[in-house]
Amino acid sequence: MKQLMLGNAAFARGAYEAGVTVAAAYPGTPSTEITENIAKYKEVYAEWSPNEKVALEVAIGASIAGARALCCMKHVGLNVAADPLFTASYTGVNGGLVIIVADDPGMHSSQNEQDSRFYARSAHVPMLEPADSDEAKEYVRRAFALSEQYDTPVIVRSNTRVSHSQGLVDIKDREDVPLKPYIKDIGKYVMMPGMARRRHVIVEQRMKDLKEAANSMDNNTVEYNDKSIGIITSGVVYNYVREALPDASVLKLGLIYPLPEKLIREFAQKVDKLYVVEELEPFFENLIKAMGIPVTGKEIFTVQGEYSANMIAERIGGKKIDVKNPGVLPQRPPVMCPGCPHRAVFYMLKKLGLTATGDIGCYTLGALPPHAGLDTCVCMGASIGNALGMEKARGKEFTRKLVAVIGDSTFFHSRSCPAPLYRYLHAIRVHFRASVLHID
Ligand SMILES: Cc1ncc(C[n+]2csc(CCOP(=O)(O)OP(=O)(O)O)c2C)c(N)n1
Ligand code: SF4
Repeated sequence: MKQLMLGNAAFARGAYEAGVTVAAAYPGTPSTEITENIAKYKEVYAEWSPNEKVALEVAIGASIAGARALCCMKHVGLNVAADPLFTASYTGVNGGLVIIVADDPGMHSSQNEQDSRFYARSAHVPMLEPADSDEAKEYVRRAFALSEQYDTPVIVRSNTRVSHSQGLVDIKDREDVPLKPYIKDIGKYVMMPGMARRRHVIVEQRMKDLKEAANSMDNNTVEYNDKSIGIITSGVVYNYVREALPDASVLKLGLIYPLPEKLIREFAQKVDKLYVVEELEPFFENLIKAMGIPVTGKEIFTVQGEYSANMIAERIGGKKIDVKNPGVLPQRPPVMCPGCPHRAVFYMLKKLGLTATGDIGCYTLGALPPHAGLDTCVCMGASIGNALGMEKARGKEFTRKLVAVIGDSTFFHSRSCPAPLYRYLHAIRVHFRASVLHID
């Protein structure tokens, strides 16, 4: 049966069909709806954890205990979850463990434009990237199979367009995946130096095996057409490439780490001019150049923002799509809702002439006119540390006019307490709503 689905609903469906029973996440656009959707399946325990690190730890625990487990976050969340990720790569899994991470090229709702593919490379774990809703569902299913086959966490990378576009999805039944037996195994799950050294050898062999297998995985597909131009691409950008250059030959990578070196060499030999078209960093490009294969990429493409079919047609020379120019629309930056309690706080901060270190949430808008009552915003939980640093740099006198502003979710995000404690603390959360913490 086919169903029209948001990419994020399709990711959730993929996990459901793969027999997942535990899902943990911390929200963040564009990943949030994955967990909202998986929570609707009664067979799955789903929780918002206080932060991404705890979410991944919960998923790792579930996996070690024998369940298939899912963990979701936005790209910056993977920075927070990096600590457990790098060691989970060594422990491997029992039940399959899949992490979905959603990048945000163009920063529609993020504080930076980081490229999460580098995490797959440095943590030595495989990464898949779907191009649409149907693949979103299917790749999550495959990711669970890969995870158990190669004894590794698997990352599935999304981005704003894949997560927030709708497409037809081929719905299947839920697999019956029995809970695996839990076997105590300190050599595998207690990562102290003696054990970790042995596990590292296994990790390296696993990545070699995956690299070899990548050459024949059907996630990596070659479409030979006119061989004067060959494009290597992945994810949503594949759709733009097909639209701009319908006659070009294309190697579409579905497993985006490790790369299928033999397949890439074969493709490169068969085309006259090879391009890599990838949003954000020259990740494929550098790995392919390191194979000694000449390729054109970021000489003609930017590392900033989102691509489009027309941009690709302009740079490589393809079919431009006639887009009706909507004219110049007035800029409408986001503003706090009318009557938002934050408004009064920032009104006073400005009126009192205070320096206010800020954090991430609706209240970050307090930096903009007319309030203009916020001085910094770095990452979730940074305001308190920033204020302390300012005090240490400038002394007590400066601190008399210094405040740190933080929201409740952001406050707890930095505290790393497990979900049950977080729920227990719910009673006092209300006091942090629109709260201002005076550091003095
Ligand atoms: C590491 C990380 N995870 C998630 C996000 C996405 N995010 C930004 S602010 C926020 C919630 C903020 O809630 P709160 O602090 O309560 O402030 P409010 O917006 O409610 O005022 C989330 C989930 C992020 N920017 N960084
Ligand atoms: S906290 Fe955010 S959502 Fe709530 S009223 Fe203020 S601006 Fe609106």
